[in-house]
Amino acid sequence: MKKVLTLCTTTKNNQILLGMKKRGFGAGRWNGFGGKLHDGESIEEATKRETQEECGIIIEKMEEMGIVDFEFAGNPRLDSRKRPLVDARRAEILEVHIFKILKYTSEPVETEEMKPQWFTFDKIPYDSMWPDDKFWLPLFLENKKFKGKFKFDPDGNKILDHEIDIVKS
Ligand code: 8OG
Repeated sequence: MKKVLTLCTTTKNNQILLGMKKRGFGAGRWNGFGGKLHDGESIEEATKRETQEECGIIIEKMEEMGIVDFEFAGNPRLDSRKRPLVDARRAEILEVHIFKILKYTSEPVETEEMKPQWFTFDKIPYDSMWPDDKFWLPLFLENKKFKGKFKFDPDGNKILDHEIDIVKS
């Protein structure tokens, strides 16, 4: 099963805006802003809504930079003889659309979900971010567009397999 999510952030003067996720999926990690689509919402609408909800900024212009698929290897459930059950191998894929905010109004503020902070490009806290970010964020910062796939262990701590390619559009 595939689930579509959005993710975005912005840069200014060699700094990137990240938010410390305070609750839910990815809590304790610095990340961009975004989340799942509501029923009937487009990817762009969800990106704008989530960003305003999470850090208060209102997106006026943005550009899609990449699409990355994340797969979490399933914890195989075992039968009474400790053999994996066939349907337990099913893994869920998250398709994350990554945008760069080019123009916005309002300044970032802390919300119940995120604590925003600017980081200079040479002090990006990769050790406290999703482990895949170090592979694609440098491309994002260089304005290169990309497409990628990451396979994680069931806890989302370790990358088991990955590919990332630069694309034209
Ligand atoms: O609605 P919720 O806050 O649970 O959405 C999860 C957010 O986390 C969404 O913006 C997409 C983003 N996200 C993943 N996986 C990864 C990842 O591996 N790296 C980064 N940087 N963000 C991710 O779901």
